[in-house]
Parts: sequence; structure tokens; C-alpha cells
Amino acid sequence: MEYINNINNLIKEKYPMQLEFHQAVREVTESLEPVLKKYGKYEQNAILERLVTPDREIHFRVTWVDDNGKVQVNRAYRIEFNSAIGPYKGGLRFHPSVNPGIIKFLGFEQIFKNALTTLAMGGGKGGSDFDPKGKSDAEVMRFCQAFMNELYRHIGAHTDVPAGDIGVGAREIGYLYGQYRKITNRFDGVLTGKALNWGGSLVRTEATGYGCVYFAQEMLKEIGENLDGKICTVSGSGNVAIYTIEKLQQFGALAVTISDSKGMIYDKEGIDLALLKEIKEVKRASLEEYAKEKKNAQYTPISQYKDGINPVWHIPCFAAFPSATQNELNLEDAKALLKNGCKCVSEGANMPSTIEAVHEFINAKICYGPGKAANAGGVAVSGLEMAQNASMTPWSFEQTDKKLHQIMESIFSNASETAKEFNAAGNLVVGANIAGFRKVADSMIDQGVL
Ligand code: NDP
Ligand code: 2IT
Repeated sequence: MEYINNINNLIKEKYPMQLEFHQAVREVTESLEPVLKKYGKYEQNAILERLVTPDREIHFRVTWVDDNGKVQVNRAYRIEFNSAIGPYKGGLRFHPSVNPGIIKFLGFEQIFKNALTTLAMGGGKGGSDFDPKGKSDAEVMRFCQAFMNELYRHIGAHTDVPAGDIGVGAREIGYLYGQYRKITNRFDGVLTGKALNWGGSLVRTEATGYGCVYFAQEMLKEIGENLDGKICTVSGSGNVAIYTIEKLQQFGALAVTISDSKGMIYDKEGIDLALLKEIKEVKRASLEEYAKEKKNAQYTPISQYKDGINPVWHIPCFAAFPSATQNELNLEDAKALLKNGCKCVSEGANMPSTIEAVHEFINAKICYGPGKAANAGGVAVSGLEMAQNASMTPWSFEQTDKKLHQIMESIFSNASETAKEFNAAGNLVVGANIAGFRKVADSMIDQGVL
């Protein structure tokens, strides 16, 4: 379709370096063709042009002092994409690979993901090329304080509400929130993922992983299957991976792999969750430690990965849960999963599968849950945290988990019904993209030319 080609060419010309952003825009716009053809109002109102152009991009410098007294400088970003259905909402990523293209791909995805949650949240994302790895707590604190010294003027409980993502967990949110409160003298629900003593929500820590498994369960129900007794592979070993494994175990599945930026573990007996939490949540160490503690587990360092292939996806499994980072599962990996009998892929990470890998899953008609649907549980419970902050009433674990479960069911049924409506039954990429798009695009049209 000419309109879609023009948009993709436009962003490639304007932002030639932003490869991940090109990929995210291509993946979404390709699947919007039926809705754009059916309703001329979207092109007439330049909805795609507006959606790919953030409302506002804030780029700033963060200057801080390391433990040796040396001044350090990082680049940082907050990209406010779209607030048609609620305040900008989305995480902050601290990782050396962070650049404008990565933050834009994440912010763009967040618009549609947040629309799917049923809650009132717009899309945004931020972060920095700061690497928390190997830094002392005091260095992380000074960096977070310096980051907030700039960010505070752009955010607010009804304006823009950041949260965690890669490299930003409870510790970072604590330091960021403390500095926000200090500078503004306000105790607002301006960040989510807060600790329980000062405005956090139960289940937020677990939400993305639990939600991703609930989503897999919904997809599997459709084919008369479930996770009980099944072998599952998981990548990553951070927040999302850990609570994916916890929920898989509660559902009777055997999760056998984890990975980090240095290598992967294959533990045939099933991942030892207590050991994993101790290594990653307490010691912040490498997965090599896991194999030292558990002798039967096999550790493969990245230096032994062959030809860019991620060995996690070459272990036979019933269901796979990519939960580390973007483009960690390519066409070869997808083929290996299918050849080994994989029936379900539920994405905990954002855009973990390359476009070719996604096409392979869709063509094979397995249960494939794209990230913006399958991992929406995290931001959904962030939305519930905002609701609890606004009403000054904390909810119980059971109540919050039940609501998360309902939201994941509703995301699945919305994506699944929308796919059917556009003659693409079972294709949750088409279903999720169109469902999220329609809600935001119609809201933009309702509110006029802005
Ligand atoms: P964490 O920082 O807690 O964990 C990230 C994990 O992925 C770590 O095991 C890390 O390894 C590994 N990893 C990160 N970058 C790379 C890389 N370039 N190559 C190999 N491994 C890598 O982050 P989260 O668990 O929160 O996030 C994981 C994914 O889930 C991301 O795609 C994020 O955007 C997405 N997501 C997160 C949500 C949340 O609520 N936290 C919500 C929805 C999606 P190492 O330990 O060595 O650093
Ligand atoms: O990618 C994501 O949805 C997140 N990192 C969570 C965002 C949030 O605001 O909780």
C-alpha cells in the first residue's frame, strides 16, 4: 500500500541510523493495511505521520562523579510519543547500547501496548547509555540523582510517568524517586515500580513475567493445550525472565534455560529459582555462578556461540519465552524452534524476534504472542499502581494479580477477535496492532488536529 510505503521510506530518509525504529514501524504498519484500506479517515487525518513523529523528544546530558572523583558524562533521553488516551507512560532503560533509535522503537511500541491494556496510558520511553553493571550503589545513586535533576521538569503524575526497563529496577527507581521528591517537594505517583513502603504496588515486580505466562495460557487454551508438565525455554535472567520462570513452575512446567549478556545455562532438571534470584537479584553476578553451584547445569559462554545463533532456541521445547532484549531470536533460531516441535512463543521482551522470525512463526500457525500484547502485564500493573496512588488505597496481592490476569485475558480476546474481523484469524500480530492502533487513532481524531 502506497501510504504505508511512504511512511516507511520517510522515516528511513529522516532517521537513517535508527534501525530498530525502522523495524518497529515496519512491523506495525505492515499489519495495519486492512484497517487503513477499510477506513480512509486514518490517511486523511495523517494518523501514521503523526504516530511516527513523537510529540516531544528530550535529549539531555547527565554529569556525575564516580568513586574515584572523576567526572563522567552520559547521554540521556525521554521521548514522549503520544498522549491521546492518557499521560505518557513507559520505562527507562539504562544500558550502554541505548541511543535515540532504540528509545524510539520502544516508545513507538509502547503506544499500542498501553492502548491494549484497557487502561488510560499514552506512550513514552526514556533511558541512558549509562551502564549500571560494575558500578557501586553510591555511583548508581549519584547518576540517578543527576538524571532526575533534568528529567523532573518534564514528568508528572498526569503528564509523563516513567518506570523500569533493562538496567532500571527497584534500586534505581528508589534513587530517582527520592531525588524527584527532594527537588519538587511533592509526593506524587510520578514513577511506577516503587517499593511497597512508599507507594509501590504488590505484583508490579512479578507482573511482566506472570502476565506473559497468562498470555501463553490463553493462546494455548484455543488449541486445547496447557503448560502442565511441558518443557519451556526462557532467555534473559532479569526481572522478566525470573518471574516468567516462577509462574511457569506454578503452572507445572519445567523451565530449562536462562541467559545473560555473557552466556547461557541449560539445566535439564529445571532452573533453580532460589539460586537464580540469589545470583541476579542479590549478588548481581554472572550466570557462570549458577553452573558453579549446580554441577549438572551446562554453561555456554557467548564466545562459544556459533554464527550468531542463540543456543537457547536450539534446545527442544514446547513453549519459548524470549525475555532478554530486541532481536535475540532470528530466522535460523525460529526454524530450529519449529523443527524441534515448539508450539508457542510468548514474548516477554520488546521486539525479541526479527521480522523474518515473526513471519516464520505466523506461517507455521503456532501460538505466537507478540511482545506488545504478551508483555503488557508490566505496564498494566504500573497503571494499577497509578490507580492505587491516585486513590491512596493499596490493593492486596490477590486482588492485583486477579486484575492482571483479567487484563491479559482481555488483551488476548481483543487481539484474537480483531484478527478475525480483518480475515486474519489466529494472527495476533495483525490483531494486536490493529486493536491498539484503532483506539489511539480514533481518540486522536476525536480530539482534533494537534
Ligand atoms: P533486566 O535488566 O532485569 O534484565 C535483562 C536481562 O537481559 C539480563 O539477563 C541481561 O543480561 C539480558 N540482556 C540485556 N541486554 C542484553 C543484550 N544486549 N544481550 C544479551 N543479554 C542481554 O531487564 P528486564 O527483565 O526488565 O527486561 C527484559 C526485556 O523485557 C527487555 O526487552 C524489556 O524491554 C522488556 N520488558 C520489561 C518490562 C518490565 O516491566 N521490566 C515490561 C515489558 C517488557 P545481564 O544480566 O548480563 O545484564
Ligand atoms: O516495556 C515496558 O512495557 C516496560 N518496561 C514497563 C513500562 C511501565 O511503565 O511499567
